[in-house]
Amino acid sequence: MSRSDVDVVVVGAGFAGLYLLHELREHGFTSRVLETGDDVGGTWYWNRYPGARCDISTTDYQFTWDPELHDEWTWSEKHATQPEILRYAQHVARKHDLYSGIDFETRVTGAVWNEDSKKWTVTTSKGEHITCRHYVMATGCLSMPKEPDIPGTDRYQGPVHVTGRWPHEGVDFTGQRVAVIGTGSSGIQSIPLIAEQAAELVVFQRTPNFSVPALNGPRPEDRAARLKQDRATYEAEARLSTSGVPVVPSTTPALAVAPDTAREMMEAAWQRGELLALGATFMDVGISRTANEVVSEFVRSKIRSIVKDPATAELLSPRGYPFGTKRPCMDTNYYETFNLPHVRLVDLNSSPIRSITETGIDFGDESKEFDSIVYATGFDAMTGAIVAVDIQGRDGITLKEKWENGPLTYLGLTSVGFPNLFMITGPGSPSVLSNMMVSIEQHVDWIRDTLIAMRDGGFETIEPTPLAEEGWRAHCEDCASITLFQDTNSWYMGANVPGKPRVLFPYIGGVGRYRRICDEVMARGHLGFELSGAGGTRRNDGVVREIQPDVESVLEMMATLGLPPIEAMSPVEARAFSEASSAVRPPGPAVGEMVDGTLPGAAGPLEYRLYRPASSGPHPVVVYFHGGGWVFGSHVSDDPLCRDLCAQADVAIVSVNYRHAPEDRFPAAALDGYAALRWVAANAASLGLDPTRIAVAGWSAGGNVAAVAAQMARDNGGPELCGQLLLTPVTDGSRQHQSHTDNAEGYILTKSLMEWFWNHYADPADRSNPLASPLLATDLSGLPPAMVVTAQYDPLRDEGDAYAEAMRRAGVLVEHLRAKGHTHTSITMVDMLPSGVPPRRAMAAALRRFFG
Ligand code: NA7
Repeated sequence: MSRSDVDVVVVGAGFAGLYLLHELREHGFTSRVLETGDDVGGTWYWNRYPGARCDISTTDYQFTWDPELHDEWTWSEKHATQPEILRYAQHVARKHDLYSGIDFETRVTGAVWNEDSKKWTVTTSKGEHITCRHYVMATGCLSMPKEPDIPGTDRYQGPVHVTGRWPHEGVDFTGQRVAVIGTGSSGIQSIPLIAEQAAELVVFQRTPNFSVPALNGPRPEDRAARLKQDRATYEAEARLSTSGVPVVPSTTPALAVAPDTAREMMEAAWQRGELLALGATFMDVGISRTANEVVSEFVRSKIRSIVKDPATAELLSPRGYPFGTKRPCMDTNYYETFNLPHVRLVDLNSSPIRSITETGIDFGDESKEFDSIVYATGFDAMTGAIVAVDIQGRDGITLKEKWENGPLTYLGLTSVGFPNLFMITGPGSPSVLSNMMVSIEQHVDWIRDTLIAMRDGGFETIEPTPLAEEGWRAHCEDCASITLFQDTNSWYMGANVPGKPRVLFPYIGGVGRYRRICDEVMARGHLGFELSGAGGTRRNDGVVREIQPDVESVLEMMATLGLPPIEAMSPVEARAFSEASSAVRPPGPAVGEMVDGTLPGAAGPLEYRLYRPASSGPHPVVVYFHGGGWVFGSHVSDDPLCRDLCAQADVAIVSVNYRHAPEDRFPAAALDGYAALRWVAANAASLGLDPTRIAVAGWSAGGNVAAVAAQMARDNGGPELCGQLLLTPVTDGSRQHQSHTDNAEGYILTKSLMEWFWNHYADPADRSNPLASPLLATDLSGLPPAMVVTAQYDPLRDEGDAYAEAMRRAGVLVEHLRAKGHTHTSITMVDMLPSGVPPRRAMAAALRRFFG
């Protein structure tokens, strides 16, 4: 084999590079692995600072691809030390003869794509030029220490140690005056051990971190027993879990349990000594500030109970950012260390470093001499090591230039303009939000299978399409925006490196979801990629995930329940089922007042509920019609949504019941809707509401009733309406629309359920009547301003879209929100699906606009 022309060049001989090398050899690909260090191990080669350990238990942080390793290698502790993990990497490399495939002390200085040869040319620090078909960055997420950004760093004449580049021979701090700058994981792990040696230790803290005790010891028996009993199931669970460690996700919201119970649950999690346990106590720690505060305050109470000096305890207590949105730490005696008389904490917010000097540090109003300075100031995470190499793709664009405003990748594995470039645990993949071993193995497997598929199919190049990449960016953003991560200054967000773009670098949708997506991309013939070779080009364009991640989770959860389809029930059973489902949902926000009453309908009394805001009135009023396919539901069945609209828009809502089918078929609901609207308009003043500002609103069949009521008000002399808010409305029962087929099944409202509703409500002949199908009205002009919200995965999407367009064409002022990734029901799920918040906010804003 020519060493200067290979199938694959791999950069980095950490766990990713090692496993990839093994797989490439197994499957007959020639390769070169280039590594800057003089041994394997990556992160565990460089980070040799005292106390360096893995925060993930040894039952989970180990390779699974070589089953023999489990018998050959016995971890001595629950959380392995850096030397032991390094020995493990060396053992694996020796066992599989991987050393022979690695060029050590070889740094990659550049990589250029050649469009003619369809190959990369990789240049090394040894002056070699290697050509390769595929180029894989296995450079790790935390391998590029952050450039020093403290004034005077180069002035200091004494020894300086950076945690991420620790001397191999170790450092003896005995008797020294030592400064440690930084209190992330590296600082928190090393400070207690440095304190054991130093005569005096000053810790400079910019932001206090949340840290949980490692409670190190033997590996956890429960996990070890499960592993031993059924390794395959254990590993499968890890691969489909949220973080790459099999943890049963909580289904308990933090505020759903009494404070004492919550505390007991958190105490139990604390005592587990596992990084992920505390945050997993409640289901909503990552998405709800109030839930998060329960956990945050628990940790602060622990700090207060450990640290004797209250002022120091307070300085060590994180405030102002949610637990988990900066990487939580695990420690052994970290907080206890601050009880030692020779250890001092300096808060850089009140005493900033003015300058490092020749002999020490000037901070606040002090100048202090030190014998050593330790920088535990972190990394240029996720992208630092990738863009450090000058990677030039097609048209001479470098990856650094392309990523100037944030990394753009497809699946965190590939990037448009950079054919045949792969990244292992790159930005846009779960990476640092996961057990790295699980994520590394998944990426290596995916890359290996892709290379095999390309070889088998005669393809030379693979590159994602712009549509797929943009779709992935949007999906990552959708996932990020339902969490609390984006408001925190963390290295996850690039906030620790001046000038770095502010985006959530890792994918936060979870390891299991991510794996399923990658598998789906592969199973659908590399969806979102263009593959080319001598035999031609195959462009399989598309977006792999558009559904909102929380909506998808609900659908998955519902699928596991195996519920009978509603259309298999009688109307009476369906009503009971609907009521039972409503009883278990969150109530929605508080409003000023709720009053129940009755009003005269078209053929008898109708119940209503008035929701009044807490502010002083008289308020404008929205007459609201509930969903339920004209068959079930009531004036209170959309309670959470009504409260949400009332509270957010600061308007009164009168939610009105109407007669239901099949007992009362078309046009009963329509006539009741209009009668109720007229009654509310006539009686608004006596209800303390503003009679001059009235709108209608409705969801689903209620959207149909609202749209029809607006047309009837126009045609029958009022009342004059300020607006109509139609959420995923039924507008046309006369014919099929494409979305009826596209979204026929799998999104709660199915095509067959919709047919069941129509069959109960209206004869086929009646469905062309505009009072049943408002889209079919011959004239839509003169209607009040409208907001129409349609959902991408709703069978009714196209008829809602058509109604919005038709009104617009008729000169009606229409705001049309196409809710990406939502279903017919998801936007109404108040306090359950964070992704529903933005569309509901837009709906509330529309109501406010209607009323000026
Ligand atoms: P981290 O977690 O980025 O921690 C770095 C620490 O250094 C953190 O406390 C920073 O404060 C602090 N820092 C950074 N720059 C400065 C300056 N200029 N002045 C003062 N303090 C500074 O890195 P680690 O190496 O500890 O851990 C990295 C990951 O490795 C860890 O999360 C695990 O995944 C393993 P800040 O919070 O930015 O205010």
